Amino acid sequence: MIRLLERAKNFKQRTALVSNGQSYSYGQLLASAKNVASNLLDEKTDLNETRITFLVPPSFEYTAVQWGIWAAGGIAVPLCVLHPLPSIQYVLEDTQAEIVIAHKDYIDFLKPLEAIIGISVTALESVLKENTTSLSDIDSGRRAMILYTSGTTNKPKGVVTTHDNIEAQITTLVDAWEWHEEDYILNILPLHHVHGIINVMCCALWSGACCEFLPKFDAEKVWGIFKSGRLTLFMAVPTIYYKLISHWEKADAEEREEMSKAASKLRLMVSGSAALPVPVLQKWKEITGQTLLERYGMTEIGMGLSNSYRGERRPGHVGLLLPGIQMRLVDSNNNPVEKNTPGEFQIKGPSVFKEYWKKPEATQKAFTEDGWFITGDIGMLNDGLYKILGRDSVDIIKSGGYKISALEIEDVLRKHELVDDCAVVGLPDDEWGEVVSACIVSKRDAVDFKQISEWLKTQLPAYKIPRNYILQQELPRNVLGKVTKNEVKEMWPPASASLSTGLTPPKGENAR
Ligand code: MLC
Ligand code: AMP
Repeated sequence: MIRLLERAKNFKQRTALVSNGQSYSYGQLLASAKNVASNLLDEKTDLNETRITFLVPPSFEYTAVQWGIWAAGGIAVPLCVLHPLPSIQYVLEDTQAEIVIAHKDYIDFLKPLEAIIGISVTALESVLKENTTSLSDIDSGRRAMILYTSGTTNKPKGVVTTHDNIEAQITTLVDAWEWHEEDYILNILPLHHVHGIINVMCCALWSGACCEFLPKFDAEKVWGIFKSGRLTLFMAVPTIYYKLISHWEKADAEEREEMSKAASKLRLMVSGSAALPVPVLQKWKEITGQTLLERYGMTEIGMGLSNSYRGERRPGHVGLLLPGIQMRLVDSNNNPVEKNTPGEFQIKGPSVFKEYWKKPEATQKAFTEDGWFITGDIGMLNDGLYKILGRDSVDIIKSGGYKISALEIEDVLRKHELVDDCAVVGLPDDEWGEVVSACIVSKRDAVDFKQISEWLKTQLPAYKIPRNYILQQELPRNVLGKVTKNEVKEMWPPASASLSTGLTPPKGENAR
């Protein structure tokens, strides 16, 4: 039984979602989800884990589609509204999706795929139209969702979670952060990743609370919504807090006071998906009085660690284990490390994903023989609270909270006629955490990086496009011939940004 949907019956009259300026009750959400399920089933009794992909911006309709797929026994695969066609095609092919549901704004965009991979595009309106079939009971151990995440392989992998996994991911946060039905949260995050889907939207709906969608982040609009006084909670990636601070800094004294006062009223503000720089935490506290609660998570595990809701929130730390999570720290030989020494985080618990979709080898490699999930994150217990120290791979970049594989970008770059070889790295950046940067090797004396970037935009989403380029005759390599990425990183001068001076200046001579 899908308890998230079952629970919604208790809140039928309450407002579940605010979308495009309209409020929708839990009763309306359940009715729309039932229509979607009935239309998808079309005489069948169970979708039996058919992959249903959908390209719908954050909205009431997005949630109705997600719940409809679940109620009909399908696997929900949300697509990213920022992705160019090749990235979407990859997900459709990798999941062997039978259906792609599209919001009207994306129908023409997706149409070419009908000829390329023979999938027909289903209009969102057609799955929302009224229709009632009696629905079967869906076992909670079944697969529910596939989210794509980048890793140390060149192509993103589909992370499969069951209804039980999702429920565990939700309930641990509902308990730890004391969600209740009077809560009201704003979602400004994309809905193809756990942060927006689970931590914001699903936690609100589990609790009988209200989730308002702002489909595209806009600092001015977010401050405006803070000022309305309707929010009790806010959750975002560090880049968003940085951008909100920059906006506050540009306002005049009177406006600043109003903004600060409004933000101070929320009961909780959370940061995650990337390391929260201590200066951002401090500045946010200075301007709003709020101590951001930093937590640590991952698509494969949901949330694992969190600073305390009622107790200590220590800058630069990610707190302690959330209820239901088990963690051990190991050395490079997989042996548990001594207390208070650095090690790799390995996680067990009911929120941990089932498998990478159709990748048994990758799934096997992701777990130890005794079932611990290998996160690749290095950290330590420091004076009673966990601290993240880094990752075991230089090929994983976190930019704006998005996880990006350097290898994926290199693979695409090498297809460009001007590129003979390349190395992609993440350079530290106050605003973005890291910025994607590419060292290009080319036989030519000069290379038009703008041309490369424009072409890359047809292949990859904007957040994966390098912001800095540098041209070299060859890549630095070690004695084994492996590119030494730390040397590549040193090819650019260090960044010199600070919050009080606003946004980060471009780096290196070849910055765009
Ligand atoms: C965009 N831009 C970037 C960039 N992304 N520049 C450098 N690095 C990046 N990563 C540029 C654009 O090209 C554009 O430039 C300008 O910034 C504005 O672009 P935008 O798309 O309008 O940006 P914006 O909407 O402001 O996006 C910023 C953001 C977004 C922070 C809202 O990155 C975002 O939604 N991040 C959240 C990702 C997320 O949900 N991660 C969770 C993963 S789950 P120009 O020159 O064209 O103006 C996970 C587990 C866990 O991690 O623990 O939660
Ligand atoms: P994703 O695969 O997009 O879910 O990203 C998960 C990764 O984000 C983790 O493996 C961490 O490397 C990183 N991450 C999440 N939260 C934090 C945090 N609070 N501090 C540092 N890194 C974080």
